[in-house]
Amino acid sequence: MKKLITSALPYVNNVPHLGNIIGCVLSADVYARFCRSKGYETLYVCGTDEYGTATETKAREEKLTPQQICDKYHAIHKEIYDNFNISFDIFGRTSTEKQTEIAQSIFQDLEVNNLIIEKKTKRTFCEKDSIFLADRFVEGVCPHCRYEDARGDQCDNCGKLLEPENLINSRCKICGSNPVLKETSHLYLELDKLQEKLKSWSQKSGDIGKWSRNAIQTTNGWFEKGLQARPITRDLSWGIPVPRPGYEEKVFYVWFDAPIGYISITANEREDWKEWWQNPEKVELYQFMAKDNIPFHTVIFPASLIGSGKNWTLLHHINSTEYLNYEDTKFSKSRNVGVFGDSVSDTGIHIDLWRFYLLANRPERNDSVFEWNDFIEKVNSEFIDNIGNMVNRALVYLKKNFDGEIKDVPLSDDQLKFVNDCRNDFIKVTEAIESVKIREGLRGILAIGNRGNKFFQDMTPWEKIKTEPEHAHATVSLIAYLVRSTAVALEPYMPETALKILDMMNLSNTGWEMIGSFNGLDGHKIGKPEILHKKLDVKLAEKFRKSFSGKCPEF
Ligand code: B3M
Ligand code: ZN
Repeated sequence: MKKLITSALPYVNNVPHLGNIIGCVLSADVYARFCRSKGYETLYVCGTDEYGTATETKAREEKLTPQQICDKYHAIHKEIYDNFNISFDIFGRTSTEKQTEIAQSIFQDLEVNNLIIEKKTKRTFCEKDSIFLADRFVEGVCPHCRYEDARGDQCDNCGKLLEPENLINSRCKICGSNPVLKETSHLYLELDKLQEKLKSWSQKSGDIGKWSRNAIQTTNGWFEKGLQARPITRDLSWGIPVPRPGYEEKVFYVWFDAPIGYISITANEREDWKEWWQNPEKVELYQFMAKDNIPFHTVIFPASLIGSGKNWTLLHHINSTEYLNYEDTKFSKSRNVGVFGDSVSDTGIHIDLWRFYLLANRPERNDSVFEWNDFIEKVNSEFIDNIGNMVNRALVYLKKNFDGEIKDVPLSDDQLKFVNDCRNDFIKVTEAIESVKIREGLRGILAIGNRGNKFFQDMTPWEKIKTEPEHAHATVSLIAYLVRSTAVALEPYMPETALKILDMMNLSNTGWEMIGSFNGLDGHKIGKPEILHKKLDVKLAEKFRKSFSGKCPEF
C-alpha cells in the first residue's frame, strides 16, 4: 500500500506556536519519515489554508490585501517548518487555480447528485460597509450575562453560544454602526441524505484504520444528533467563486474548500495526482490534526467526496491530538506568551532537542504542558544521559582500544541474550510507530538506550580487556551495532542527530531494514566520535521562562 499523509493546513492569520507544531506537522513528519525508511511509497502533503474570513480580517488589521497576507504568512510558515526539518514532499497553498477547478468540479458533482439545496435566510448586514458580517464581526451586549463586548458567535464572559441577532445593541465590529438583518440565499450540502452511507463508511474505516478514541467519539456524536444540511457558501469576496447564477457576490465557505486543498496542492505539483487521490485500492490516507478539526475530516470532507460519486481515496487513519498548554497558561500571540515557531532558533537550542521534547510530550490522550524546567530536565536525563551517553561511551571505547574497528566474533550466552532482547525491543518500536503511536515508539527507543548502557556496565569491558580482549571487543562491537540501529530508529524523531551518529561511524542510513542487525560490519572502521549534544544548562529554564512570559519584549 502507498502511504498518503496529510497535516492540517494552517490558516494564514497566525504564526504557529509549539502546540500547533506538535499537533500536526511534526507528528505527521515522524510518520512520513518512518514510512520512507520502511520503503513504502510515501507522499506527505501540507500547505497554507488561505481563503475565508480569517484572512480578510487579518488583511484589514495589517492594512494589506488578502493576497499579500497569504504571501506573507505562507513564507512565515514555510520558514518555521523548514527550521524544524519537516520533510514535506509538497508544501503548497489553497489560493490557486487548481483549487478553484477541483472544488468547483466536486460542487458540480454534488449538484448533479441532488445533494445541494438553496435556502433563504436573514443575516446581519452592515449598510455602511455594505457587507454581510461574519458572526464574529457583530458585537454587542450579551443577552444572558449583559457582558458589553460579546461576539455574535459566543460570549467570552459567560461562554454561551449566541446568534448575532440576539445581541442587544449590536454593532458592526468594523465601523461601529448598527447592522440590520437582510435576506440572502445560500447553498447547503444535504448531509442528512448521506447519513447512512457516511455512517457505515466511518464505522468500517474507524475500525480498520484504528482511529483515535476522541475521533470516534466526536464522529459518533454527530451521527447520534443526526446530520443536517450545512451551508457551504458565504457572503464574502476572498474565496472560490460559486459557479451558479445569482452567486456572483458569494464564495464557497472556507471549510468546504480547505480539505480539497490537500488534493489540489498535490495536483499542482504532481501529474500523477490521481494515482494518490483517486486510488483507494492502493493508497492509505493518514491525516494528522488537532482535535477541533476532527468532524471536518471524518464527516464533512468525506461527505463531499462520497456525495460526488467519484472514486476518491478516503480517510484511513485519523490522528488527532489534544492541546499543548504553556507553563500554567495557554499560548497567546496577543499577550506574547509562549514560544512561537519564529523564535525557536533564537534560543540556540538544537532543533532536534525541541523535536525530542515535543514528541516525548505529545498530547495524545490528554492535554499536556510545555514547561521549561521539564524540557531541560527531560532532554538532559532522558536523552543526553541515556542515548547520548551510550553512543559516546561505546564509540570512544571502540576507537581508543580497538582502533575503531568493529569485529564479528562468536558470542557468549549473555551476549546472545542481549542481541535477542534488543531485537524484541525493536520489533515493539516498529509496531508502535507503524500504528502511529508516536510517543510509545520514542519511549521504546529510550528503553533501548538504557539497555545498551546497562549491558556496557554489566559486561565490564574495561576489566575483560585485561584477560579476554576478544570478549571485550565483542561487547563494544555489539553496542556499536546497537548504536547503528538506534540511529536509524531515531531518524524519524531526530533526523540531524541520527545522521550525525551514522556519520561518526562512517555509515549511511540504508533504511529501517537494517535495524536489529548485529553482524556484517566485520573489519569496518568507525570515524571520530564526538559529543552528540551538550547538556542544557538548568539556568536556562529561569531565563527563558521570563523572556517568553510576555512581560519583557526582548531577550
Ligand atoms: N485551517 C483550521 C486550523 O488551522 C484549518 C484546518 C484546515 S485542514 C483542511 O486549525
Ligand atoms: Zn454573556
